[in-house]
Amino acid sequence: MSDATNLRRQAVLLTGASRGLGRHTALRLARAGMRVALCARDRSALEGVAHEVEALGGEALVCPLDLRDAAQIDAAVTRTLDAFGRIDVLINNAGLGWYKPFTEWTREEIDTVLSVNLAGLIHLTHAVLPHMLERGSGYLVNVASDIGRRVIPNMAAYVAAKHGVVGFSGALLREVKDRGIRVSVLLPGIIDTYFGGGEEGSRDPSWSLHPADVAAVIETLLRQPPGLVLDEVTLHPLGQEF
Ligand code: NJP
Repeated sequence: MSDATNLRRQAVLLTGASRGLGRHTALRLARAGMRVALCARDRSALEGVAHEVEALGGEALVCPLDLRDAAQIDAAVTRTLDAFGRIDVLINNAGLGWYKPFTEWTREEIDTVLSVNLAGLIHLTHAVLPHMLERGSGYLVNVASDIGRRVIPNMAAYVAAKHGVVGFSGALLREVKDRGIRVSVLLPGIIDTYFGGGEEGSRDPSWSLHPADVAAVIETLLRQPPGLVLDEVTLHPLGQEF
């Protein structure tokens, strides 16, 4: 096998960076020497993560972004390119959802889940990809869910969005792989984060993944040699039903 890819000084645009898996991923990749554009809506939380990155000796750009707003998507990409000169890696991690019967979901909640988890991810990818194609290299990591491949009740709109992410990722990989672009889709089970109104640290490790461990898997994807892509990666805590 060839040597692992050196990530030092590579620029990554990361969504959902204000907390949860995104925050752990930012810290992990900063430790690997990557420059990190931190995107989410909560500016002060992003500033907190940026301070943590800087305390590790890393470089962070605070980049507030609501994925439901096309103008903000374009502005985040421009800002990252202005600051770092390139985007080597895009990690589409932001996402949200609720667990309750479908008829109890409001129309606004349905629209939010589809627009943040699926449409926003596709639009951000659409904004970043031309720069990667121009340079002939790039890596897209999309955080879906294990329920992007299976189905459960009480999360129908979320399941629909995550199935969409898995389909989009596979289709796009086959379109761009011959032009130096890799696409991985991650399908995690339950992670101990703020997802669904939870609190990091509140879930039992026997049935939930530690977000730092999932962030380590993301780094592993990026470290593969250029001719190899881990296209679909599913991971579970052993205590979860799956
Ligand atoms: O959740 P959480 P996770 N525009 O709530 C951001 C998937 N997943 O870390 O905008 C832009 O701690 C929000 O930031 P803010 C899940 O579907 C999880 O677990 O400031 N960003 C925050 O940074 C998701 O794709 C589990 O509120 C927006 C982040 O999203 C990924 O893992 C299981 C936004 C959410 O952080 C990371 O989620 C699974 C918007 N409009 C898949 N709205 C699990 N945790 O069990 C929210 O299978 N964000």
